Amino acid sequence: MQRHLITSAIPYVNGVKHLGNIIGSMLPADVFARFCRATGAETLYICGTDDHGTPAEIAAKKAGIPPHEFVAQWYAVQKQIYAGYALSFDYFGQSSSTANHALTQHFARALHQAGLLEVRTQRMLYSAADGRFLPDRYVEGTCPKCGYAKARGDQCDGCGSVLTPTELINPYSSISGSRELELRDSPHIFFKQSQLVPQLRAWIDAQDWPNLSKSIAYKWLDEGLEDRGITRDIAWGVPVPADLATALGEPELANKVFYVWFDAPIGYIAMTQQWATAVHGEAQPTQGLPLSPQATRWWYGDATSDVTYTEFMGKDNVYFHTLSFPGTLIGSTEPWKKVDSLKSFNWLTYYGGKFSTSLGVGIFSDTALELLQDIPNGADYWRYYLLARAPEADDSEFRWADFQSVVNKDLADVLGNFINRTTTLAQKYFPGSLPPLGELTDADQVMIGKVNAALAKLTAAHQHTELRRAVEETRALWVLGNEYLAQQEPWQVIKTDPSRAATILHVALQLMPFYAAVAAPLIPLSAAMIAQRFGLSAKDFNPLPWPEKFEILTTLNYQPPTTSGILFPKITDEQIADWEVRFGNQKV
Ligand code: B3M
Ligand code: ZN
Repeated sequence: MQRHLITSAIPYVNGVKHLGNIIGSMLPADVFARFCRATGAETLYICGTDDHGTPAEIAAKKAGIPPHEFVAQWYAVQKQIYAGYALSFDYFGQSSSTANHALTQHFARALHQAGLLEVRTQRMLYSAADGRFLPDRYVEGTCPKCGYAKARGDQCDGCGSVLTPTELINPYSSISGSRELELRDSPHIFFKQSQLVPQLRAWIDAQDWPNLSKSIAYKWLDEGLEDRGITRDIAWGVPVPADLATALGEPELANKVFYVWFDAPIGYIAMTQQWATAVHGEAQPTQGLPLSPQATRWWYGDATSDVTYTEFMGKDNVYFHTLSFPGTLIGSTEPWKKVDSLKSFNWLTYYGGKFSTSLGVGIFSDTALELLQDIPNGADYWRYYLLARAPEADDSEFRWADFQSVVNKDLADVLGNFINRTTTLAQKYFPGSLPPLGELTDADQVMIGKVNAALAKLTAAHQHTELRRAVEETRALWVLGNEYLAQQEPWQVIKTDPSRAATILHVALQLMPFYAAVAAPLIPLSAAMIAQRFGLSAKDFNPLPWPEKFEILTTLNYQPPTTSGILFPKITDEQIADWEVRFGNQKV
């Protein structure tokens, strides 16, 4: 039995994420984690916040609080939102943890020992008024490419170009506004990843990743992998340890921190260490390898031979996960677990335009939940819709009318209708008992055969982390139940052949917990509600084992259904009209 290690790209800590972030990594990872657990595989799903970098430092300064306080606040906010989406992290950690400080410094030392670090002097903008260097967004000015006047040192919001601070025309400090900037030399640590190209290529050649991920990786390799500066002149981050600064012959480096993209992926390992500490009570060792036994089991050495590691992320993160992070792991010369399967996503757009946190375009993850907060399984509406529109092969568009249509048709009219109809008929004709099972007819067997064919396809879709296909096959299973009822017409048969009607309803009732089990990775809240109708407890259900096949059982461990009631209240036209006004219904 394989063990499954699963990570999703860790969201930047500052601010609330929009729906594109949810479908672009965390939600698909959650579906896969839930599927793996249901198959009985030992599974560890790790995520957390990406706490470092200039955006967090600047935002903290604006809020007038120290970065660690700022980060703690937003960590709590994000964690609660993700719980609202029923994301089943085994641990949701922080890249600014002490565990990550120790691991990031460990990797830097290991890369130095392997001869892969080098000090290079960079010409950087320095502000005398601020008494500091101005990296990334600490400087603003006119974009050299499009002339936009408020371009940032790392990127232009006018044309989307990636920039370096020294390219800006008429630069000024974003802290003080001072234009008295000069160029000064600043020593930085470079990771000579260009030396790892042969090893990285050989490793990537051997990987069986989906196309999007692999083609992005090759593109970078083919264009020539450049060495990367892995330090920054800011205060918030993992400090360069003094011993390493000395070993590199540049004690001044000890005043700098590692670049956020150096420590963030190492954060996956560190968050696993946080998990080992929180769940297993293991302290992180302070001597030798900074990894306790439970974390080692997932990440280091021979003990990981039965681990399959799957990563989920947006396509803009693929470079870091196929080259730069594996470069760190390979370059350390230590036996770290590397990714086996890498699932990446295109963009979810808002009516064809960009969801934008800074411009307030689109819908944010917290607001989306609030809109449906009166529906107990409202989060499933979002999960199901986003998964149905997962930007796998291409970008895909969010539209309110589409959201309404998918939810009302698939959840309410297909699954909800089957559940309500079956329950209502069973209660009406056979109150308080399960309708007794008689002999199965050919028609029953045909339906069961179709269900099993669809189940096999669904299982394969989950195994290959194909979200849209998983949604389609799950829906196909629900459709078979409705077709069965429509063809068998138990409400007619009851008049002439009550025992056959009982069999039909019994078979239909057995489909319900089966549907709950197969739908649970996608819509866990609704699946639990279905299971509860049969007296199954949350414990039986968490997780309900993934069915190998659907067969009619003669002894059942569940009760006659006791409640009906609407499982999926529909989204009304009034609601949609209201939301279109509130959030917009066109490309911005
Ligand atoms: N925080 C970027 C993002 O949220 C970055 C991912 C880090 S994964 C190690 O898209
Ligand atoms: Zn520009």
